[in-house]
Amino acid sequence: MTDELSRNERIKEASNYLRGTLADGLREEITGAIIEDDAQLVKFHGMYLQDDRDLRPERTRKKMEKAFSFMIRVRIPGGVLSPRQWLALDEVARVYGNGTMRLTTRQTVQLHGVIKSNLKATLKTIDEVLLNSIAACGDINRNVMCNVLPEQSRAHAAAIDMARTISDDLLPHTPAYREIWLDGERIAGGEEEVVEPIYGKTYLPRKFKIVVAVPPSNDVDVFAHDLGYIAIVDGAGDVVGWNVTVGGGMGMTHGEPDTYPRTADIIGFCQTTDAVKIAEAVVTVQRDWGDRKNRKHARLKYTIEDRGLDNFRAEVEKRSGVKLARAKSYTFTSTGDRYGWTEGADGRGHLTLFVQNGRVHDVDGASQQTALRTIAQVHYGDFRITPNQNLVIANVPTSQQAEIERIAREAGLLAPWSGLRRNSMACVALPTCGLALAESERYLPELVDALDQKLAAHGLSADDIVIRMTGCPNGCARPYLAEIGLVGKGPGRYNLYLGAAFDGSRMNKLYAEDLDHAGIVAALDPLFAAYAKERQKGERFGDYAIRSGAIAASGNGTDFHANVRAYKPK
Ligand code: SRM
Ligand code: SF4
Repeated sequence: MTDELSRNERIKEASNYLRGTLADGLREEITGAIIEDDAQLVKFHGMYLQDDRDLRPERTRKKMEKAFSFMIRVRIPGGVLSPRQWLALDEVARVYGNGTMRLTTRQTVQLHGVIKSNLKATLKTIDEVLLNSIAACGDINRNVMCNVLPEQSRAHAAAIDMARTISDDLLPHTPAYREIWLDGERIAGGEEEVVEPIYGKTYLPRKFKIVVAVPPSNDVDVFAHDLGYIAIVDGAGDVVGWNVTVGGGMGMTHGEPDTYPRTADIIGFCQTTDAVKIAEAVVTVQRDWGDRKNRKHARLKYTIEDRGLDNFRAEVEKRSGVKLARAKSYTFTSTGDRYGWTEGADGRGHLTLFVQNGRVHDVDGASQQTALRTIAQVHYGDFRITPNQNLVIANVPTSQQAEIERIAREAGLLAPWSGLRRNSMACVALPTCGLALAESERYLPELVDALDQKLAAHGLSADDIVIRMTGCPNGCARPYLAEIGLVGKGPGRYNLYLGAAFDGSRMNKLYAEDLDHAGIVAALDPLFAAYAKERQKGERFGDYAIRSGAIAASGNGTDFHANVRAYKPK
């Protein structure tokens, strides 16, 4: 343990409110990269410096610089886009990016492969349709997620309203983004003129994530985030207030038991009019109490464990001036999406499409990107990115439903997927993610093929079972909340986690370590067989894994690494 502030704290402090030397670095033509300090700062502007890891060996051999490019993450509160905005993102992906769009687990769109000289043009184009990437990454509040349930329209309206209000309230005030990317005028006087009332000069100790859920759907995985609001809905379908959750997070590091994923605690109930005050108080307590020395211990979940939940709640109440009431009852039933058509209260239809791992592209036999572009050209409603990397074509009038369904069906966006595949999610991982230890997005579909064969043999093809994979333990696809969680350990090797609840309320636990493809299939097949034979009526796979004794149940995460029984592959 060191007494020194982490390097990132010094970078933020010296950055003059997130400017650093980014403007100069962009003009530097000798390299496709930017200097390391600026690479940390550019995250606050919604961008990551990456390189194509597939090309590393060849470029090293040829003594060339890495194939640098940037990933841009767009800020889209609640995941709602107009057709015009969709078309603009589709266009910049093809003109400036690697040609694909990536729907993320937090309802945004990522563009990969944008080279340095194209960054400004990309951001200017999306600015024209009122989109930006401010604070989509970095030590700050990020995209606020919101339940995608258009058919329950009054509750959904309240939820999206909350998500947008909180998102706007917690935006950074620095004009650095406008100055650097949109050629906005530099404010005379610089630093002194900029006021960040919530964040101050050094922003937050670490990333911060907020979600809004509307039961019975827990599609946002409310317990995985720093701060959450669960809508309490009355019999007439109106929101009467919100249960407040704090201290969720997924990231951990292999072999470091001091790091662990944690499910959030519910600290009470608040009225809609108090929700922003609560958000500001939670954020500022974390700003002041969070660990700025050790970034692996800097998320709110550790602040709460260190300071105690009651102490934390009391400080939030003091700063907000809001006394939280006792939490109200609610029921979640699932974390997944409902595919196909649902009808809204006003008779308009909402079509949920399955986009495998969120990757929107045209590949042999399925021109999904072209199909979605065609839909955007004729559609007057909106597009909603789900927290499960899928897409809803929302608010479609009856007259257009057949045409839109036909386009989606022909592109394979409505195929009759198995219960496992429609509940599958993989993080990006290779080749763009610098932290990946193993494949994820490029491998999970193949693994699901193999597991589907086994499930079919046991008569389980139609059963909903949640499977999520990540290429490293950071948890970007929330694998610790999946009934089957697979987390990359090294090339082609994964740790297998079992026993999470289908509704997202309980995490899984380590079942087997360091498995290859054959090992994963061999470990799961006997469990599928036993589940098919022994399950009780309505019993979910994750619950069965615990009842059958295959795995112990996890608590909130402080026990995540405890009671692990080592399964040994035969
Ligand atoms: Fe994530 C870092 C991708 C959701 C926990 N995440 C990364 C980076 C930026 C790698 C990096 O730092 O260099 C990945 C970029 C890969 C690429 O090439 O695109 C990355 N994270 C993603 C996305 C795109 C996964 C996806 O396949 O959809 C998701 C983008 C969300 C968005 O639109 O804002 C994404 N990341 C998440 C989630 C899920 C969530 O929030 O619901 C988590 C777990 C929840 C949490 O935060 O605890 C998550 N990402 C992390 C972490 C671990 C944080 C921690 O507390 O330890 C890192 C690494 C870090 O921060 O040091 C990380
Ligand atoms: Fe990269 Fe790891 Fe996140 Fe996957 S989980 S995108 S490998 S940081």
